[in-house]
Amino acid sequence: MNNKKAFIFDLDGVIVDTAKYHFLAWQKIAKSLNINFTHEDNELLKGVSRVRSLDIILGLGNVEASQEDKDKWLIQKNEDYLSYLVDMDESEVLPGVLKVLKLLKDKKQGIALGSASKNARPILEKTGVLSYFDVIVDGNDVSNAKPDPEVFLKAAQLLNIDPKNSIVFEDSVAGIQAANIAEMVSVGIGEETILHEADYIFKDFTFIDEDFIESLIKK
Ligand code: B16
Ligand code: MG
Repeated sequence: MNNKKAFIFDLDGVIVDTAKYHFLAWQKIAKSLNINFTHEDNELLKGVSRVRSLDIILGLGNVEASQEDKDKWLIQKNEDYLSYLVDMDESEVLPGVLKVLKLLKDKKQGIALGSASKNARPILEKTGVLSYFDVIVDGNDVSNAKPDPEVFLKAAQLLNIDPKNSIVFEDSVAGIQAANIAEMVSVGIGEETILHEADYIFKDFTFIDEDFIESLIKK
């Protein structure tokens, strides 16, 4: 029995709720292009890369654009998004996350980040959780977006742990699919109706207790 597992965390929607900041920044771009972009539309962008997110928004408004314009909007969006992150601190870590990170550290488990975001490091740093992570794999390190399992496979590989001994915490459907394709244990954080493909689903980390973590380690 192998008692060291890889616990891989998604970032946005799992450790912090940055979806609200992504929304504000994308909404500015959408407004400037006369595209109606709602909170519901924002759900489509969860776990999706920045480049793909812009394409989805342009698609909502049937807007075709040159690569030059797209590049300009991508830069504008990120600059605006970063301006919301300036004031981020420990208080933005989602409920229950710290307790689980501490438990995993105490139990000497492998802890990794597996995120599509290219802004992952500064976010982990500002929210005070960077030191919990043995390995960070983010949007700067992978060429294939979720549901491709690349980001999670890379994280497990860097931890030197078999994918079958890895557990993924994810809030997006594409992320759950990626974990399942990698043959990892998938734990959905959010709504059961949306994340039904996950092996386990919890509304948030406050519902994850030590017994559950123990059962994953012993699996
Ligand atoms: P950035 P995750 C994803 O992070 C977000 O869910 C998604 O909405 C965002 O577009 C993507 O990161 C890229 O983020 O613009 O910061 O590179 O959920 O995979 O942690
Ligand atoms: Mg996410």
